[in-house]
Amino acid sequence: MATENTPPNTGSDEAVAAKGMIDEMLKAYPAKTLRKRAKQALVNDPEKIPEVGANSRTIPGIITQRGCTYAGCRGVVIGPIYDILHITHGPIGCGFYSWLSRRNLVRPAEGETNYLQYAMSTDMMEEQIIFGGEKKLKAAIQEAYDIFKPKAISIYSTCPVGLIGDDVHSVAREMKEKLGINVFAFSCEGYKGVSQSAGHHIANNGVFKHMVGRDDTPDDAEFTINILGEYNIGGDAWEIDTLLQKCGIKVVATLSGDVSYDQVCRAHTVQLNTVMCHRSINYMAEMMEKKFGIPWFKVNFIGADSTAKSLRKIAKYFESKKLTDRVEEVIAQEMAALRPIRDAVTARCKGKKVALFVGGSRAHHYQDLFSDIGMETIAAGYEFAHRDDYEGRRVLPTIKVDADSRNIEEIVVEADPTRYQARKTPEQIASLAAGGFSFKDYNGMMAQMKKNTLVIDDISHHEIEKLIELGKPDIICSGIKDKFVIEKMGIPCKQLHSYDYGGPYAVFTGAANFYQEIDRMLHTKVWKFVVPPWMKEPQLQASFVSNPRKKTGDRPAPEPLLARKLAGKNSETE
Ligand code: CFM
Repeated sequence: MATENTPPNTGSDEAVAAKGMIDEMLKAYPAKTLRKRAKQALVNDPEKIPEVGANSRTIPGIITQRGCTYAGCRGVVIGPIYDILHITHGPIGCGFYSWLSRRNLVRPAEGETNYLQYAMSTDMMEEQIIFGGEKKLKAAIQEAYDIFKPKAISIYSTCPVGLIGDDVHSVAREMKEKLGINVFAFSCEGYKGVSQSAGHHIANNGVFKHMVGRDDTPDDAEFTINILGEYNIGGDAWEIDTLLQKCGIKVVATLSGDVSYDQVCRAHTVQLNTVMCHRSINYMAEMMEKKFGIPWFKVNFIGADSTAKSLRKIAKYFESKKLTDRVEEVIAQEMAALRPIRDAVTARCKGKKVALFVGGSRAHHYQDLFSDIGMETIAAGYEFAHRDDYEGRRVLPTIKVDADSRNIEEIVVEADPTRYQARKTPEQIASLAAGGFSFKDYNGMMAQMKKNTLVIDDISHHEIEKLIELGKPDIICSGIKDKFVIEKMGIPCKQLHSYDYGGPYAVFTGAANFYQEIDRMLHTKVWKFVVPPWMKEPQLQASFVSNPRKKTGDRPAPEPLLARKLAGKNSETE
């Protein structure tokens, strides 16, 4: 079956095989679904990168790994700030499921407060859905304030709030005045975008408007930076911080891993913004540059080689011999310590195949860790990233803004009349550029992936099963929603969102953890003993009926299910 966006079957054997795999993966779909999925499942060509149908709506009925807009705002970007009171305005489930499940760890200093162990919610009930929830929200803010006396309170709207029209922003303004602390709200209703990505953008806007720039106290360290888009999952930010400290670089704020309200308020005082997760925070980097004159570039501290590259780029930016020498010294030390582990693991893992389907940045970043140990990425995709994360930022001007994206506010930012201060002169920028240095950069995932590897956006369960069958990866990196489906098929699955119980995996120290863990996962004998249920029992068969009302006579008879019931089979075997 032919699909639209992939190159024709005229290339090498490899190209034909890759295209065949995609066709096989998609052929079970009805025609309309197939057309849409064909734009999201492609054969890669780093020289001639095809366009990916990313950031589009998931087809109803397809089992996606995506989350909601509320999750992206409250859970991902702003939720990790530990001394803000985060109040979810909505039914209790939304608050409960965004409560510490992401493993964004914090270690507040002596005397600092940490509210992250609490799940605060207005616990919206039928009464509020019918008569409005603003009164209950006000009471919740007052109650939370009376008990905790926090510096700031942040309110998050869930789906019903948008549907009934509670004005969370005017409640926030009123309570801000009344309590004399910073209170702000987010219209991050779950349905607002096609995925959690919309929530990132909404959160960036709010953090920028209500927090960044509130405290101008400068940091007197010689080299100051922020790390944007690093959330300290499993302790990654701590490893990055320790390494940078060793080099003599001070991290003023990490947005938003193990970070306090005050640190975010001072984040605009740094000399440089580095961006780890481009997807979740590129908006912030852009806005801070426009308002305060802070340049930014992309870094990656996942993988030993990429960590070394990122450190060297930061050193180059500061144009200091002392810093460059120190960075080289640290890289040499860390690489030497890592080498025996890396070599031993490489000897066992070289040539093994991995597929990664994670979020909006890790499916790319973690390819570097695997290539450190000689493993090959055969397929990768994001859940909710945009075309620029796949194809590189150069496609930004060509991205069509659809109705779903138009839903999200684009804030107009101008240079601050008193506080804008370009960190580099135009001459300095020009001389850096002449040496091949790039700012505001991200080449995306596909430029780095090999030709004829598969790129699959918002992959479905069905497609993952087909990929396992046809591509035979040795390990898959994915999330909790499909981890156990994959493992039941006898393939180890490394959960790359919360890391299960593992991590940190960032920088050289984290890389050692990761290599060893992957080695153990690949070489444990346990996978051989996994016999999936469908190998023992025949599966229930079903087929699509294009228009069942008209063609009742053609509809597949429901006997198999009935027959199974009568035979006393339980649902576990299905
Ligand atoms: Fe950025 Fe993230 Fe990710 Fe992300 Fe996420 Fe996450 Fe992720 Mo889960 S901010 S895009 S919305 S790196 S929670 S820390 S692991 S999907 S790849």
